[in-house]
Amino acid sequence: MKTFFPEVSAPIAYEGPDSKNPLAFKYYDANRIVGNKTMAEHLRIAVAYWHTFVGNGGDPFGAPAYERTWDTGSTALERAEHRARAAFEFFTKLGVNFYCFHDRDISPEGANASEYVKNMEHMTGLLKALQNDTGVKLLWGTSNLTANPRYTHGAATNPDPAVMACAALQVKTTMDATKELGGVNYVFWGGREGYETLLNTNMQREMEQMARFFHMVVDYAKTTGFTGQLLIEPKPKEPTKHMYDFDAATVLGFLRQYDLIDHFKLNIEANHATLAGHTFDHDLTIASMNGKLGSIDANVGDLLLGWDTDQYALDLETVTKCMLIVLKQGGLNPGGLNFDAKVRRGSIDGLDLFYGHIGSMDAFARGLLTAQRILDDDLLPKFVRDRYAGYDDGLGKRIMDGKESLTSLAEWAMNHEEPQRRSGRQEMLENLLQSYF
Ligand code: XUL
Ligand code: CO
Repeated sequence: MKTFFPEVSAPIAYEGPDSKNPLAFKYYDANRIVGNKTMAEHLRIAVAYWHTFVGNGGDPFGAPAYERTWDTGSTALERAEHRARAAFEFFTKLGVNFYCFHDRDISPEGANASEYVKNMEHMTGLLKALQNDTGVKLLWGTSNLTANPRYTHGAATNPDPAVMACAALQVKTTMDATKELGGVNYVFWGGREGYETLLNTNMQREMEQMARFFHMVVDYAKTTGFTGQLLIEPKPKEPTKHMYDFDAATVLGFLRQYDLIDHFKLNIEANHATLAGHTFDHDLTIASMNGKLGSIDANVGDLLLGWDTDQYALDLETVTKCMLIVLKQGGLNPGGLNFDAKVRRGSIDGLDLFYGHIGSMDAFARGLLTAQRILDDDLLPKFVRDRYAGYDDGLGKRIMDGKESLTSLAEWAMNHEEPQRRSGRQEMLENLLQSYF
């Protein structure tokens, strides 16, 4: 049988931190127990089909830059089949258990709606066979509601209901495929759900349309027995100037306003959080403290570039802070870490796809180990607990139990000295965090 990655002859092995073998894991050791589960169970790493097998290195200034061994075949469907076989060879050689896709990544759009559905059914059959052969599972599916020009002014938020109908066809078809493949989540990223100018936009109508669409999705999932977790992925800009799913807090407000909060969780992407002017751990925390951190798109942006560069996350501090939040909430399952990341335009070889994933899998493995040590030591968490201890009993507890009023508190202040000021100890805590790396 044809191999698409002949440079990698055996599955990537764990060789430990001293290894200099670029095709080995230094920290990611799938079966190593950390706390109460294996590393693989904690991290639930998924490969993103779009960046890894569809991405061609093209950018706004230049033509496609990669020549992929799987990009062969006389029809679009044949090319999609080769791509699928290459994908499963990659998953197996890399040793990951999950993958994620958009409908358009796995299957050609076709000349019309019925061709689209037929192609999707055909490719779902092939993916199912490949999953059965390899044991690799689907973390989530999603529909690409951005690429086709019909979505220029939105999918569900489009002023034309006929466009919403096309989006419904895609979501229904992709959700059917996700269910058939045993996918455990389904993601919505509203890439075109936003606007450029209020001169032509009724924002209220568009948000109401989006909410109605999501209610139809919830109803459909119920009737067809799709039990996967529904997820919304916030992003503040690019492609649209004003996006309705700006950040975690905005999406939570939307879900509450439109009575959708019980049906959705969030898929938080690092680079989207930073584009919103937040840190990754800020948006993760907003989601997690609301019981809504469902899954993560693991990547990172470039501090010097103001767009969504989707790079492999390597920075130890960032990934450790991420894994602290994940551990504290008891894991991500059924979500996981989808590596929504791509190699740079200049990294033209299939081998570069391995290096990208290996490096970031190692980083998250280190982040996991470091986060576990931080929790075991309990120095950082204890500092924060102690900082709020005033609310655990006495005056603070009475306030939170609703036993004090503005009047009674004012009286308390009249009868007591000025509160003692306390240092936030930021530098000491930053040093303590560094000591774990
Ligand atoms: C876009 C992005 C998407 C979603 C899935 O920035 O992150 O790839 O993850 O549609
Ligand atoms: Co993403």
